Amino acid sequence: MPKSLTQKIIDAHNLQETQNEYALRIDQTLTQDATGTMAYLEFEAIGLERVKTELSLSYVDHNTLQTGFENADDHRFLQDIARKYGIYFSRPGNGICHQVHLERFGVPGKTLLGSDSHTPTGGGIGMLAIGAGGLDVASAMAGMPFSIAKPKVVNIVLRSALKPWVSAKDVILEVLRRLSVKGGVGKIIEYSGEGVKTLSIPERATITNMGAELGATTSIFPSDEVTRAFLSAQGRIEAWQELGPDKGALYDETIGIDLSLLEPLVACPHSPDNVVGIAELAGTKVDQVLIGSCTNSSLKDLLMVASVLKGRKAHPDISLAIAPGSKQVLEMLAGSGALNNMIASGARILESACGPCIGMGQSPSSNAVSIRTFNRNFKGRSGTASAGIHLTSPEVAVACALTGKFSDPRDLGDYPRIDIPEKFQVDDSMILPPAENGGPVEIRRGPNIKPLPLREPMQDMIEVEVLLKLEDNITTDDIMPAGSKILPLRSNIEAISQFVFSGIYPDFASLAKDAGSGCIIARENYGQGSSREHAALAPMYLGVKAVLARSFARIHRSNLINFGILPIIIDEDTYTSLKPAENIRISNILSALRGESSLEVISLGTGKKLTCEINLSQREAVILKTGGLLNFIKSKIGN
Ligand code: MIC
Ligand code: SF4
Repeated sequence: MPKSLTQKIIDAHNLQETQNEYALRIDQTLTQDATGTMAYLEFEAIGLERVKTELSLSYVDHNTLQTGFENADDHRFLQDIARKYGIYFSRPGNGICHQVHLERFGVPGKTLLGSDSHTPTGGGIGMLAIGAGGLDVASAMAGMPFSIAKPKVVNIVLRSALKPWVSAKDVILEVLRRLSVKGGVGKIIEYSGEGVKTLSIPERATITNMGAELGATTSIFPSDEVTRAFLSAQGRIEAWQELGPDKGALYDETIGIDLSLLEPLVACPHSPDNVVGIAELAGTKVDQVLIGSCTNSSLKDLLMVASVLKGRKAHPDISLAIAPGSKQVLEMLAGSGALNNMIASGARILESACGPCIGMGQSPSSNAVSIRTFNRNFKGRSGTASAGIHLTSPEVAVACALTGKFSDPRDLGDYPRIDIPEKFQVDDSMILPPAENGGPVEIRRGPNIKPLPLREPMQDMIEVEVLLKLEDNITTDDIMPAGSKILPLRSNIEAISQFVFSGIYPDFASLAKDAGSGCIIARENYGQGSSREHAALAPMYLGVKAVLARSFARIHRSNLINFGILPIIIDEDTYTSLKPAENIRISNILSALRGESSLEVISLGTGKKLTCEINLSQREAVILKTGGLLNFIKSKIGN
């Protein structure tokens, strides 16, 4: 049977197939510092001497603000760990993990597992690149397969070519507009059609990167002549191979997009799928424009921005800041003179890192209208809860920076000519190789790096208090906020747990502590967004034992299971009947995990029996029963 590209890569890596899952061999892993410290504490706890992957990278890009000793201590810890266990270490300043990985390490046809939800950026060069929680990545580093639910493969057929000033960001915003933030759950999005060859690698990577916002397992493009030219420009031609679907490959769903019909789009507050055409906002005053993030900070994007800014000034009411995606991009901007054009325009140049995308600086003023080329605009993520964050292409962003209001970039005249050099400037001196044979390496741990809290094996019956009742699409930024105050606590679960739900319910931590044993009620797509396992680990630390929701986002659901929290599916009646502060009893858990009977859930106040389901693969059920993935891995590899 003719196969999709997705199926080909899955088949080439499939170690074990069950009715519902594939267990994939993972070739490469990546971590970033905000999820990495936990992932490596977990890897240490597994107890191996060396990673077992073909290639593992540890990037430092999130916590680079360093307002105290915590982040710098984390960086030092990560560097030591990398040296010891056979991991390459990308130093702070070298760039955002996804951008650097694409430039320097990505290989078409390989599998990549990253402890960051935007790992699918690698799909731009034909990798099967998936985001996961840190413990899943630690497990892959230990040589264990990574299991995915058998995905539905969606073929997005791109026809024709984009018109000037319309860009890859508009393609993914259009997909988000059509499918919504939960439209990709359980799916892999594969792009095909004659429009593919009109898109450069950074453009394809913008699209696969923000496929994370669909909730998709990943997104992927074929590897073709454009991929070859990109890898050759990076001095890595040997990594290239041609890859694509078989002729006549069958897909679960097919969607067509005529690129020539797209127009500049904007995702309005507070969700990436709240998409409108630029015309709807034209003229609205803007306060801040930020250009960068792993979605839109490639050399191509920033050369375009620099040529538009050349000889012009940012509007006096606008704070314009630009963060190049990598040191390579920054050096090439500097070398070509483009950086001067940015500086002269009044742009504030930020280091090559995530920065404001994760609320590390540049929080806008109260009630500000902020335009960002990023991928997430969840409420409060910018550090200013009252601000309205709008997501756009760099083309729209730079047009607005000049006029001070929402503006259609097509009014700027001819699209600038962008000359991408045939050879990129390659200098990997910020990537430190591991020590030969692992040692001797002393691991330096700062006082904020605390041991991992563990979960005891699952009990058959629990009584829990309903701590919070929430709506649809609760994000991991809602559950475990980031930003400059909280992010430095990522290596200290006790300290960070005080901030669980702090943006929407400031007393949550004390409420949970008082209850001793609690649960959370939510509607659809609970836990969308980031891969941060802290959104499961910290609630677990506070005594959360179950989440009862209509549906879950993929990565967060796995993180709950990995840390022994029951992800229970409820229907609308159960959702409606459950009230905050009510106590419920969940029983028959162990036999439900064995698939022998169903879960019994009753309200202790009313005695009412509630309709609930626990829908797990056999592997997930064993992990929950054992008290989480760490115990499970240890039992598998006998450490
Ligand atoms: C994000 O964009 O939300 C992050 C910060 O990159 C996260 C990871 C994290 O929370 O550390 C992600 O996307 O997984
Ligand atoms: Fe960093 Fe933002 Fe990309 Fe997350 S989305 S990896 S915070 S740049």
